[in-house]
Amino acid sequence: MQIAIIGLPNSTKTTVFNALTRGRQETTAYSSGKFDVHTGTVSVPDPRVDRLAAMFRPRKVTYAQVTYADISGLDKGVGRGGLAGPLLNALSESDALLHVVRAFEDPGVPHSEGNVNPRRDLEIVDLELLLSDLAIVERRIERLQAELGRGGTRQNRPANEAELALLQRLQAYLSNEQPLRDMDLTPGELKMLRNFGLLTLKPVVVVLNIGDHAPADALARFSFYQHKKTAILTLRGRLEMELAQMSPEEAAGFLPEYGIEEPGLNRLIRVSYELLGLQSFFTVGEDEVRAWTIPVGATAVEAASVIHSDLAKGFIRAEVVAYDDLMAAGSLVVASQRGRVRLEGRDYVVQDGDILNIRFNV
Ligand SMILES: Nc1nc2c(ncn2[C@@H]2O[C@H](COP(=O)(O)OP(=O)(O)OP(=O)(O)O)[C@@H](O)[C@H]2O)c(=O)[nH]1
Ligand SMILES: [Mg+2]
Repeated sequence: MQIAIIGLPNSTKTTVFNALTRGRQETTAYSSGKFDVHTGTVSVPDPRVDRLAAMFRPRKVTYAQVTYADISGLDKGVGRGGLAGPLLNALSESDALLHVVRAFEDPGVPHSEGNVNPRRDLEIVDLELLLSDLAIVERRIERLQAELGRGGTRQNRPANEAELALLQRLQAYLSNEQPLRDMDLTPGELKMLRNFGLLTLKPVVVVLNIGDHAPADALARFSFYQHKKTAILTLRGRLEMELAQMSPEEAAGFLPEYGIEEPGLNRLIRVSYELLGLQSFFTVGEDEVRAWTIPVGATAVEAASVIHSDLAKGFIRAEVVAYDDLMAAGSLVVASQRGRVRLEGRDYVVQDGDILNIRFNV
């Protein structure tokens, strides 16, 4: 899973990136405004993995992974003819957007728009994304219309007409300044749009960096921002970055002092997971205890294919035990004696926290 960190120049993207990845990329008071990408991969903190590791004492423990890409170069005006090149590629490859908005005053940190106004900034970047999508949709509409006008091959005609009708719906939506993630689209329509890399279709987490002196009403002032597949949260950016750069023991000592219940990283990852409709299942053994990421609703054979395509091809059955049942039993043997280890077929819908053992032949 890859999440793109976006925002205006100097909106504190790199600060948030460092907080999330324990990174040490340079943060500066003056933005160059140029396109640049840093990526960092982090383990998804999950206490269930820790408890499974304590039970199985494996040689290796592997958490689920998320990659963050800190992307600079998005600014007012860049979306007009459509975003292009590496900037657009970096954005469209991501599964979700993490939109950083500066919501703190600090005379030492200049603002690209002259003053601090989080609502305006959020809307500036949203508009760029929207215009970029509109350019993509309109280019495709023109091409389809040209092809249909020429008559096309008879075979393609119905598919082209269906696509054109869908794109015209999108165009109307975007022209009305509404992001595509608000539309009701069927799985079939989403599939048709998959290769367009449309940015406003992606789930969004808005992070308001409220700085060191948290204004209590920061979130309340964003109640106007009502969209589907969208979450908003606040973060004390610089503080979280400094905490992330400490050892976990050191940081644990600081959290209560700053009135922070848990590191922003954990909160953000949880929100992103929910937003993307993702969940985890686990594999256990003395070699490795490991968390895997699957969409909510995935079946046993789909889960098997995430581990290895051979497991899906040769799938026979899945041995399944729920996390809570395993913890209550204390061991796999006891869980099995209690009849808690079930045998499930390929269409079993995997539940969050299931421990799976795939039986297969090659
Ligand atoms: N006062 C205060 N300053 C902060 C906070 N978070 C970040 N800053 C400062 O804001 C400035 C910009 O931060 P960056 O993270 O470099 O911003 P950016 O969005 O990555 O900037 P570009 O990549 O250059 O567009 C730096 O001087 C940071 O130290 C905060 O919570 N409080
Ligand atoms: Mg930066």
